Amino acid sequence: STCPKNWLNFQQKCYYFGKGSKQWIQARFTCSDLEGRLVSIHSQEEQDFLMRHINKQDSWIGLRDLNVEGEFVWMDGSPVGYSNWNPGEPNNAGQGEDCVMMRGSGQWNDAYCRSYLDAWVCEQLATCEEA
Ligand code: 2F8
Ligand code: CA
Repeated sequence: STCPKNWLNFQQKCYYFGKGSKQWIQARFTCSDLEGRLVSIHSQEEQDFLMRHINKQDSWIGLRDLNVEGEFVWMDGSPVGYSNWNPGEPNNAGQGEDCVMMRGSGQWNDAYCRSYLDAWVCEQLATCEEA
């Protein structure tokens, strides 16, 4: 498979590791501008790949429970199968936490969507090699 410049390939997808202070919604728009979307994670292998590349930065991922509290939905439209929550999460702490981030450790936490994180991860489908 092939990916655009500055994107990394893993299995059938390409990944962009974004840097700089952003809220979840800003990270979402940035991924969209790059013709991708915030990452959806479906396996331990994919999780391990991401962990190897986030440089221990807390990073926004494409998961949220905006519409129904506790019902998390991935940005690719799929329900949650694989998960890697930090123990005790999701806890919808404080003023309500509807957006999910991967901690530098790799474990997931629901967080306030308007928190500014320094990193996020976009994905897009890889294109096939030309024959
Ligand atoms: O202990 C886990 C808890 O830590 C923080 O709250 C004290 C997180 N909040 C923010 O990062 C804003 C919670 O999301 C997290 O559950
Ligand atoms: Ca939380």
